[in-house]
Amino acid sequence: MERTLVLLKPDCVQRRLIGRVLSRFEDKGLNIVAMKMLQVTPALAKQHYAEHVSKPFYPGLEAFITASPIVALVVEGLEVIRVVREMLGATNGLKAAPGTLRGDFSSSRQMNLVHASDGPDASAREIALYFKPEELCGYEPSLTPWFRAGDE
Ligand code: FUP
Repeated sequence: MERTLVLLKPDCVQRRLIGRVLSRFEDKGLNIVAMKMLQVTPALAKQHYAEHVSKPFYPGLEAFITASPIVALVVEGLEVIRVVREMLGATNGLKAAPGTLRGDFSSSRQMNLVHASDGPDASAREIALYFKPEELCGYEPSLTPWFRAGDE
């Protein structure tokens, strides 16, 4: 079982898409084990996007991600890091395949609605940036036997 950090970015919140995006994860059978709304500060943005801070597009990215509240969540499931990245689609909404979240809802490289960790190291680092250990609420959903076979 894996966990991944998902952020519903300011464009997702402002466009009233929180519910529809959360439904995609719930419909897939993934488990939301933590969730909160928060305002990203410039300091948090620099930590989150540490690998991009020196890039030319970073000032615009920081202005965007700090412009309005976001919703942060931790999603749990089998192979969830890869599964959620594939549900998001390519970074640029203009290139993301139809059927993916960005393919269906975004026409932008910057305003691409949702962030998700891109690997196990990023996932551990990013979950710790947004959540204290006691804020993670692991539980066994009673519907699990109707989402996958016992040996999967
Ligand atoms: P992703 O892993 O899909 O979130 O994408 P990246 O780590 O490559 O980029 C992080 C964020 O920077 C993306 F959400 C989009 C944004 N970005 C820009 O705004 N301009 C660029 O030229 C490249 C990325």
